[in-house]
Amino acid sequence: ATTCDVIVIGVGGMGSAACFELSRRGAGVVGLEQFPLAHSRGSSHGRTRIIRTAYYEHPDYVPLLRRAWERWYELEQLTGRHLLTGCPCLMVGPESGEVVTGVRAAAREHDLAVESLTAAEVNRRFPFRFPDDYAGVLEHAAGFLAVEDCVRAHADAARHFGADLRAEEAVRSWAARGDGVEVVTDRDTYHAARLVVTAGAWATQLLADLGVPLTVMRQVMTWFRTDSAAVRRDRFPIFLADVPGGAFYGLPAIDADGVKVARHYGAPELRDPTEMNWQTTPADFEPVDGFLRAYSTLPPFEPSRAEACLYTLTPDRHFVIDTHLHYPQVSVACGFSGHGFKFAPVVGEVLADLALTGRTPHPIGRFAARGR
Ligand code: PYC
Repeated sequence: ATTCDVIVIGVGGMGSAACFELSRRGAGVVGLEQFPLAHSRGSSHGRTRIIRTAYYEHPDYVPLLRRAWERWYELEQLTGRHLLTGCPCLMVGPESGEVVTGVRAAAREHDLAVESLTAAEVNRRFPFRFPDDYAGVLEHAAGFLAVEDCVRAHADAARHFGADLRAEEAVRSWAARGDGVEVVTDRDTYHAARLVVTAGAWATQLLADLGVPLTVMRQVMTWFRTDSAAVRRDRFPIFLADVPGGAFYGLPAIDADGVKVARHYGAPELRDPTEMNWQTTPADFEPVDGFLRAYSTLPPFEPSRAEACLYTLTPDRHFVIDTHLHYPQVSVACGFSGHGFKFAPVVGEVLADLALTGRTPHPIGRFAARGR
């Protein structure tokens, strides 16, 4: 058996950040990951993730986002890697729809700089053709994260501070033992004073008594290639579009595969990740192809790449970050509902606070497991 201060189950986006933050504070950490580090069988792969601040999902996210920006830049400095690239984010949809009203509410409440555009202005500045009754809100201080490099950076930084990260070691079970925990994997048994569960979609299996029902959604990230310079990042924004066929998001071309565009939600909900089909087929390009044909003015483009990814959903699409309902020595972060990655460093901080002190100064009331 192995003994340490804190065990972290799941060393993906959130778990790698938690391992870093805990080990930096001097805790003896074992991080357990069933796949290789920075793998593509979860929710933290596909080259890029959006980071923005005027958060249509709820203004309560904004203080955490401000902290996350700081911590991403600090991680760049610490590791000497370029992780975050600035790029404006265009949020567009019906004037009274969830996205446009939500961005405006967050910007108003937190005094964030956003530029309001009519549909005609959006369509003049960017290669789109949104209807006249749509509105755009452009946040210039947005960007995208190099998602796999971010996981590697947090993992390397954690190891630098002494964390023992064990990849390709699957957790079979965990249990509270007195005021500590025991974790059994396919290789060893571990004992620790504290447990952090950042298992992504596997929270559906590892956190049966979470208090919030979780489901899983298969989402396919697709890339489309065109010869046009209109998709380069000096011309093309990150976008989030609220259209009748669902929400779609995209990022400019940063390599030969072209623009990345995907649907946000809109697929069937699955019980757990064992129901996931990781293969992609030509049919996976269809929703995005339809969106681009309806709403973009891009010159001829062709599908170039597709990669499946998991969302872990809560009913209200807000995160769960809390101590376990029954075991205060266990902290959990899950249900990131397809919009969590950008928060990873601040989630790592919160989890380290909860594990080491039982409380956090960060405003996480909205993410409580209790009362949901
Ligand atoms: O977190 O910004 C985000 C996002 C948009 C679409 C999917 N995730």
